[in-house]
Amino acid sequence: MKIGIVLYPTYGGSGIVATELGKELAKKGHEVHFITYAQPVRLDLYQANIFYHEVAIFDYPLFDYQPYELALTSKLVDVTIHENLDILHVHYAIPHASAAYFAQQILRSKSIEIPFITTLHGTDITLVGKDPSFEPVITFSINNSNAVTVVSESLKQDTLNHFDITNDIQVIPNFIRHSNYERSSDKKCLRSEFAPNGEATITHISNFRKVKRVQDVLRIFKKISEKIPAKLLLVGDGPERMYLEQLCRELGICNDVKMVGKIQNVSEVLCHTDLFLLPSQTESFGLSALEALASSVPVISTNSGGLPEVNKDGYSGYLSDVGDIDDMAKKGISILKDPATLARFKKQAYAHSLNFSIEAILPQYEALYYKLTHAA
Ligand code: GMT
Repeated sequence: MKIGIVLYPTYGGSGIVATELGKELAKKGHEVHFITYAQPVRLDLYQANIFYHEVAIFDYPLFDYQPYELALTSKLVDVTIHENLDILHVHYAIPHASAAYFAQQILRSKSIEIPFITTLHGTDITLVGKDPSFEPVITFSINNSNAVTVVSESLKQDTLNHFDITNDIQVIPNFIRHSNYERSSDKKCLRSEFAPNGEATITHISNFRKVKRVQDVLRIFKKISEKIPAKLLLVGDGPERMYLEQLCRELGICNDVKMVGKIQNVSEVLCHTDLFLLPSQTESFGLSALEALASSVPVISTNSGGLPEVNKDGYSGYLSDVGDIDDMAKKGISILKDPATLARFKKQAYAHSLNFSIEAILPQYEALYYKLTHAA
């Protein structure tokens, strides 16, 4: 099939899922066309059946705000016609779903029919979508998508609670290709450089937005490191970084905290991580937690949103209430306190991640593509 994938190309879960999905579809022989405004961060596969179409923005002084949605719509029309696409799959509702709907209408006026799938990822519903300035467009484009998928049961419930939905919503969880996270001698794994004296290594990965509660990560780490020698690696970057640097100084832990920036291949960090912290206010899924589990790293997370679907309490790690720093630190210490417990949790973390293997999830997307393209 010829599949157009619309996504945010930046360092964020929805773009990563969309890119990895496209790469996997291409490996299976589909022709995949990524359509967005910049090269997606994880689009590192050089293959004949992968294409990238950049949405160029026309910079005209009259526009205080560039009309990206219109440029995207025109690009979708253009690519669909000239590449003869069978289906469009848009990730993140705003503005991708409404652009796809508009493109579909334009194409229909030219007697070209193309179905589109909208995959909701979380913040498009729980944070941004609920805003009254977007709500009518979101509701309309969800209800007028040819299919709607969400990445967790929790996000399905949130979508039904926040919007007046008349369309079916199918849950297709996020996925992982395990071989990308397996340790091997040819992969870089710099444990001794980050923890030269055998300290436990603790990692957090995110876009450092408020919703991630990265300040909690520092506070949990301080409590853990008072009992167990440890190092903290913060991967990513974002608006909270300045406050984190300040808090790190206030807590007196900067010597043990390293901010490593936006690393593209997170498996290089996860390969030597002992514990992963994700104390988010909410997460529709928590892809970074799944990346940790697939790297045999137990996870301490909050119990909000879709996190309990990804992290199994007492097995792949532990769940705590949002903001309960003491509880998260206590549970972290209980995992790290002796090598046997840590080894057991590492094994269980990996075992649990197998529920989200690419082999189990990809056929669900393919089945949906076939259903829509073969519908009368
Ligand atoms: O977490 C973010 O701020 C990024 C956001 C995105 O849209 O890229 O992530 C959302 O989608 C991911 C992929 O499906 C999920 O794993 C994240 O849990 C979700 N983020 C939130 O719900 C806060």
